[in-house]
Order: sequence, then C-alpha cells, then structure tokens
Amino acid sequence: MAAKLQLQPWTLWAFLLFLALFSHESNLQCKNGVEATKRVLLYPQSPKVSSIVSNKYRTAYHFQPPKNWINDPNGPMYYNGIYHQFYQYNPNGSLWGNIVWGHSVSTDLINWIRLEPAIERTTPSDINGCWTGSATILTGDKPAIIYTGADTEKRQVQNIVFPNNLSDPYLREWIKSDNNPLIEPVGAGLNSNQFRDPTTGWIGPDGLWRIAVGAELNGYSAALLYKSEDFQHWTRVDHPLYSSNASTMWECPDFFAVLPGKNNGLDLSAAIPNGAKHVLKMSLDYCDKYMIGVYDLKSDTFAPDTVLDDRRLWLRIDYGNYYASKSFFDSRKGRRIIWGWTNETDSSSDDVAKGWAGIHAIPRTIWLDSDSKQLLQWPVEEIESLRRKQVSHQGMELKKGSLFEIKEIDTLQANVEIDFEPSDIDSADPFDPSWLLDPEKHCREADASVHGGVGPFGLVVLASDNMEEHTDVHFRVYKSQQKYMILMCSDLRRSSLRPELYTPAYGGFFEFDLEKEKKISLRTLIDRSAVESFGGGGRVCIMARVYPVALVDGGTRMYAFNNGTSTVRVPQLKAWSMRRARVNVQKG
Ligand code: DQQ
Repeated sequence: MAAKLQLQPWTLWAFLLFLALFSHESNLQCKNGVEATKRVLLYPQSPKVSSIVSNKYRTAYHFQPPKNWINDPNGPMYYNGIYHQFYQYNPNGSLWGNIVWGHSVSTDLINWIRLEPAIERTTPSDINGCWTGSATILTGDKPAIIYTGADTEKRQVQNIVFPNNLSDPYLREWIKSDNNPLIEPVGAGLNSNQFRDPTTGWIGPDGLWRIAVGAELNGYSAALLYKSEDFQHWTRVDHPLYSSNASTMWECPDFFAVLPGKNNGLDLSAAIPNGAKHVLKMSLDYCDKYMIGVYDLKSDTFAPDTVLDDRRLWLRIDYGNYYASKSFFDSRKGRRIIWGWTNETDSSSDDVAKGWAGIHAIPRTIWLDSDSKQLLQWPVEEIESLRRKQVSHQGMELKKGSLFEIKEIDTLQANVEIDFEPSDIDSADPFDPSWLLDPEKHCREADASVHGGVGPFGLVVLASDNMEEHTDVHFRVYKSQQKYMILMCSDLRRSSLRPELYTPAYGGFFEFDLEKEKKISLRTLIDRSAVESFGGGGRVCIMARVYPVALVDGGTRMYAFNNGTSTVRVPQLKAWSMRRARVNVQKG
C-alpha cells in the first residue's frame, strides 16, 4: 500500500533558506597536489571549533577502544575460529603518539573483546614506533605479523613477531624474532623515513613468499617488492611491484586478487583462478585509492588496466573520511573484508577532554564489479544482528520539493535502506567529464538546494527540529553519451551549528546502467557522530564524522527527499534502529 507522503512546506522553506545562507567551504578536503602536500595537519581537524565535549558523540557500534587514540587497522586476520583486529593505539592519551599495537578479538566482527597490546616499543628496531603492518598465515597454519618499527636512528625498518602459544585461542602474546629488523632501508634512492607498512605476504608457484612495502624511491611513490624462502630472510626484487611519479609516497599498500562479479573473496596465496584481477590499494593525500590490473607472477609486476597520470582520477575506496585501510581473506565465509580508519574532525583539544579519538569503519565485504572497472563494498552481514525496531514504506512518490519524515526509529543509531527510481531519466542533465577531477567541488556547487533534471534526491539525517542542522546524503543523475553518471554527495556543510568545524561536502561519481537497473540504492549507517553511506550497491562509499549540537541537546530527525525537477519513486524504504554493540567493553 502506498504510504502517505508527509509534505511540510515550512520545513522545506527553512531548509532551502538555510542552504542558501550557509555555504562555508573547507580547504582541507581530500585533494591532490599542492594543498595536500603543504598541509600542516596531516589529518583534517578543526583547531578553532567551539568546544562541546560529550560522550553522546561516541559511536555505539563502530570499532573503538574504551579510551585513547586509535588510527590504522593492523594485521586483521581470521584464525582458528577467531577474528583478530589490531590497531595503532596510544595507551597514554587521545592524541597520536607512543604507538603500540592494540589487540581485540571477536567471533562476529561486531562485538569485540579487548586484550593487552600485542606489540610494544621494546627493542632497538622498534623503540621509536611500532607502526602499521599485516598478518600472514604461513604454511603449516602458523600466523606471523610483519610491521614497521622506527629504530634507534628513527629509520623505518620491517620486523616480525610470532604468537607465543598457538593453543591460546586469542593469541594474546606475540614474540619478536631475534632476526629483527628483517628488512632495513638500504639501496640507492630509498628514503629511510618513508619506508613502511608491509602488506600481507603471498606465496608464488616458485614457493617463494612476497611482500610489498610502501616507500618513497627517488622522490616517487612505490610499492617495493621483497622475496623470501622462509619469511624471515628477505631480498629486494630489482623492480617495484608498481611505482608512480604521480605521487611521492604510498602508505599502507594493500594487494589482493578479485574475481569480476563474484563477491566470494580470494586468498592471494592460493591458486588464483583464470579471469581474476589484482588490486593495488595505496593511502595518500588522506585518501585510500586503488588501481585494478593484472599481476604477472613470473615477472612479478603489476600492470594497471588504465594508467592515469593525474592522481585525482584514481579510484577511491571511500570518498569521505577513511584512511589506511587493510583487507584480509576471511576463510570462514570465503570473502574479502576491508577495514579503514576514520579520524575525529572536531578539535584535538576536545579529543583530549573526551579522552578518546578515532574509530574504524564497519568492516566491509569487498569485491569486483562484473565489468572489472571498480570495486564494490557492502557492510558485513553480521552488522544486521544489531537491527531492532523496523519501519518500512513501499510505493512512495517523491515529487519535486518533497520531504518525507522517517519516524519511529532511533535516528541517532539507525540503518536506512532506500531504493530511488527516477521516473524520467531522459530529463537528466548532461555530464561534463571535467567534474571527475573534483567531485567535492561539484557537490558544493550543486548542493541539495539546486534543482537538477533528475535529483538531487536522498536522505537528510541528524537534522535538528528547525533544520538549522542537517547532513544530506544525495544523488544526482547525469547523462553521459550512452550511459548515466551518478554523483553521490555527503554534504556536511550544515551538519552542525558549531562554527569553524571541518564540514566538507564529500562526493564521488559512478557510472551506472540506469536504463537497465532502474533503481539507485542508498544504504546509510548512522551511528551518532558517524554517517557511513553506500550508494549504487556499494559503488561509491562515503564515511563521515559530524558533530551536531542537536545530537547533544535534544533529538534529531531523518527524511527522504527529492529536490529534482522530475518525480522519483521509492519502491522500498526500510529503516531500523540499531542496538549498541559490545565493542571492547570487556577485557579478555
Ligand atoms: N600510520 C602509521 C604508519 C602509517 C600511517 C603510524 C598511516 O605506519 O604510514 O601510526 O596512517
């Protein structure tokens, strides 16, 4: 039965007026080139924002420790029935520093038990830092972790640890090898301060192990390749796995195989089926980017299908606040899962006062689209165990200017899934390929108040009663030769009344066969200060942090809307309240 559309003209007017009045732009967005490299703050925050210190901003089902700072996910793995998540952790405070490897375990990727740190700064090869690394399950079913240490001279070196007791189900204790450091930053042109974050190892048909390490080589970015017979003695291959002069350093490289159109994952150390592609992911400019290509095991080279000299055009794992991601093959369910880190964007002084900073995005299943052109991501199915009260609406029509309030669920902790079916795709505006260089600019200029032929339509979340605060996640459809290009924006510019907050308008484009597919799906996970959205079945993902005053002071509201000229049908809208997960509350 068609739901009754709740149109509230006063709300819409307030909404549009506010859009017109407030358009403070941010210059800290994930960008390429000069701004990014000259940035003083590595991670965008808001040094001058007015302070609100509240635990109501603390997420209820995203991964974080009970207190203190976290950044990169490290060495995720599934071993003997247990998922392990390690993470860059400051045990002494909520700013980056004193980094050790925090360690948590889980049976479902959602509820976590906190353990003692697994790797601490205790030896000359890591006395100045235990930084990012990866786990590998070696032959004989024995896990090992290779991580970056900052040594006594602050050079970056690669070290290894092994579990002390394989019969401990939680692998609580990890022992450093006497062979550390395994790899030192030697060789012409290698910057010893830019040599870190080894990947998971993979074994070739020649029986040799390989790992890649992020580096700056002769001023260029590279994933350096190393080979070993025993995982302890490593030799650098004379060419990198891949390098590019379009950037200067890649942090946290990740390398994995995927099959077009199949969401079952592949173990890079197992025989890779015909037709598989390889993905090289790298972290730079506060963004996680990737290339899809072919890996030739004989020559040990990775060749991207498309080489783009302008790194603004490189594909992104996520178009929002998401960095240093790492994937692993989950042998339990035969899938590949990727985790990323999301920083706070309020001020670091508020982080000190709150006593915590940083979360991990919801683990996502990641696979390759059937046309091999891009990766798709979707929250792991286990997150659905947190769903409780559900509302659903079918067969709605959103005419131009419609706002439909989604009621009766917890708007601060929710999972919303909406299918949007534009009624007149011929009225889509034409696409200009130059927009691909800066989708954020396009989201700022074509915000939710600007009518298009088809769109904007989407969700308004964490809105205050009078709409002075709101976060908009929306789509806009453009016609591009034979296909459609969809712009997805997560516009935070009106997300909070707190002045000077970092509130960008994130955005990304995806190509879509709208004639065939008919519907564009949006899934948004709202978790207090986290708004994590998946557009077009996971073609564009945008993670965002928001700090509305209304979240602390009162309630918030949620709406579906259409502000495009043509009507959009909503065949299906489902929303659930989300329960709090048991994230690291219990110590093991
Ligand atoms: N974080 C780690 C480094 C890595 C960076 C240090 C990426 O190993 O390059 O905490 O966020």
